[in-house]
Amino acid sequence: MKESTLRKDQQELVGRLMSTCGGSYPPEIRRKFFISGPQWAAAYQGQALFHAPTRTPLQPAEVIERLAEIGIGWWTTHDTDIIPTDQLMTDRQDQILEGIRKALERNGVACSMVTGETFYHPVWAASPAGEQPEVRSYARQRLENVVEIGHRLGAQFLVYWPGTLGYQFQGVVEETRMLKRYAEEINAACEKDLAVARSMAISPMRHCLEAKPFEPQAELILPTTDAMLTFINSGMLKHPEMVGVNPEYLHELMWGSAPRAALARALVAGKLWHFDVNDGYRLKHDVDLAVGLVNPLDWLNVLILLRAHGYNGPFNLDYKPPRTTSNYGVFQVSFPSAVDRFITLWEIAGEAISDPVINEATKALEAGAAPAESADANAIFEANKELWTLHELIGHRLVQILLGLNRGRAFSV
Ligand code: GCO
Ligand code: MN
Ligand code: MN
Repeated sequence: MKESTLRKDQQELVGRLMSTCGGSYPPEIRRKFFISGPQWAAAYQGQALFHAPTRTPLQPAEVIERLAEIGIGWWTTHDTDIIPTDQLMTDRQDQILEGIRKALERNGVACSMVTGETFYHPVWAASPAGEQPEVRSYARQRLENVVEIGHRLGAQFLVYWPGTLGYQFQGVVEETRMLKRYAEEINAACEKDLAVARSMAISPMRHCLEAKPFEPQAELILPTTDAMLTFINSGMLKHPEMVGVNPEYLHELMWGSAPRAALARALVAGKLWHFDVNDGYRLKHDVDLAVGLVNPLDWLNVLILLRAHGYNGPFNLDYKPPRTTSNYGVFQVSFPSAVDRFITLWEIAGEAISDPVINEATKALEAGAAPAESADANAIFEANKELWTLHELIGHRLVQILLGLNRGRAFSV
């Protein structure tokens, strides 16, 4: 069979099986959610240290068009996903941005977030906050330029994953100095934002820090969202009120944390502004799988927490379509299934929040069974012993809801 016929047959097979999978939503429904599609996720070619690319490159205008067709209403990008490093901060940058602005407008897609690449180019080999003043000055210019790009494209959020902020060899870098230098760079971005916002008579953006625990340095200075929160409150930032966090689900899972607890700590600090949604495995590398493909029950609980707290920031689909998915599959299978999985889990979370069984059990647990001021440990235990069985019952009920068993789904055996 000719290669092109074979490919067409295979695409038809994928399309037919995908529509048989069920659980998909029309683009109008998908657009109701603040879900953003990253340029770098769509254009990821499947390459890494140990493997070659499996997909051909994609241009931003095409990604924007495909996301619009699917019903993903927001788009996010790194500076270098759209502008080659040597064309940043030149007239060519302006032309490229103008083209992108038009593509966004044409497709009814908005840019919600721009992020700076401080990990890939060789200039960041010794970190963006190393000893050389020229590296730091260049890093500052890059972050200030990200602010410009953000305003130009109408973004409300900026994200900084510090990338190589860390070291390979102990004792070479003095950690407090590196932190201070990094703070100066974030300060420069905030000041730039305030100046641009003032001159355009618009609001400044929200600057969100993202942590990743194990790469791309052997040791990182800010490896977790908690570290980022401490950094924001360290006294080194001039505008801590402008800086929040962008936790990534998998990055918290990777170091062994409970992502839901990490999110809760950011929520109570009033700093949960942006959220990278994906999935993967505990204590492993950054596989960036699509949301809900590995840990749907944990994801359900994450969304119950966020819904209960009225989180209204973006859900950024920061995952990598796997190497085994083709260019065709990225937009036929990968993105639609990621969006739809998210929406389904979001809706199930709503169901769990209003579930009468969980609500009655929670109320009973909160009422307690012993006199409020009792000083008798044994009596308190005896009074609550039967009540505490409800913990397991709630856990069981959540799984029932996730699997649809509460709605009568059953198997005959
Ligand atoms: C990762 C990182 C990145 C960042 C992005 C934004 O998983 O490798 O999360 O995808 O989110 O670089 O700055
Ligand atoms: Mn991320
Ligand atoms: Mn990741």
